Amino acid sequence: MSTRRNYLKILVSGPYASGKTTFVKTVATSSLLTTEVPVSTLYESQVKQYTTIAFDYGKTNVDGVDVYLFGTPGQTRLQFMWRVLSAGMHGYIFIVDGTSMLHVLRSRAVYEYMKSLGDYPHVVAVSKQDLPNSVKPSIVAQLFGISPGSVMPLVTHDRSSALTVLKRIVEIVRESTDQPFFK
Ligand SMILES: Nc1nc2c(ncn2[C@@H]2O[C@H](COP(=O)(O)OP(=O)(O)O)[C@@H](O)[C@H]2O)c(=O)[nH]1
Ligand SMILES: [Mg+2]
Repeated sequence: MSTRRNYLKILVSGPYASGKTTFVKTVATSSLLTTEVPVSTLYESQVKQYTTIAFDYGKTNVDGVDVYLFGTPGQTRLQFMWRVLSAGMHGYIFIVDGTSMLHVLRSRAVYEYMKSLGDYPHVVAVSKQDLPNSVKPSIVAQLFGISPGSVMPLVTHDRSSALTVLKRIVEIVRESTDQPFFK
């Protein structure tokens, strides 16, 4: 059986309204499928109008490698989908909502849940860096107890910012295996 891989499956996860759908939309170049419906609760409707119910899907290419992106649904009641979507993934991007310290602190339990799915290569991206008083990546690294090198800033709708994060996870996955999945 060949161990060669010429594609990567990357999960885009994180808490509600952190920017997962926006990330997939920003970097995907084709085959974008966004499964969004109006939100179901009052709390959620105060944050945004539409939410992901199954997953977001997008395809792009990074340095000659096809990358399939799967964005998880953010609502807690749909978290069982994360395990389903994580099957066969090579790594993941965990998006932390950098709006405020409260948002970051809420993300921590979600990050712990994500890590409980397995020890996969990943990068943490702190979104909403364009907002005044957003929480900086170094603070998130401290609060999460992880190395500052694995936490990156993100302005999700900025293509160059989002691509920098995507390229980094591809690099990390590449470093984590000696399998020659790049042709
Ligand atoms: N200003 C700003 N808004 C963002 C950023 N990332 C996401 N948003 C907004 O945050 C809201 C939630 O984003 P969405 O992608 O739906 O989050 P999801 O629940 O994680 O899929 C939307 O209104 C986005 O436009 C960012 O980096 N900066
Ligand atoms: Mg979404």
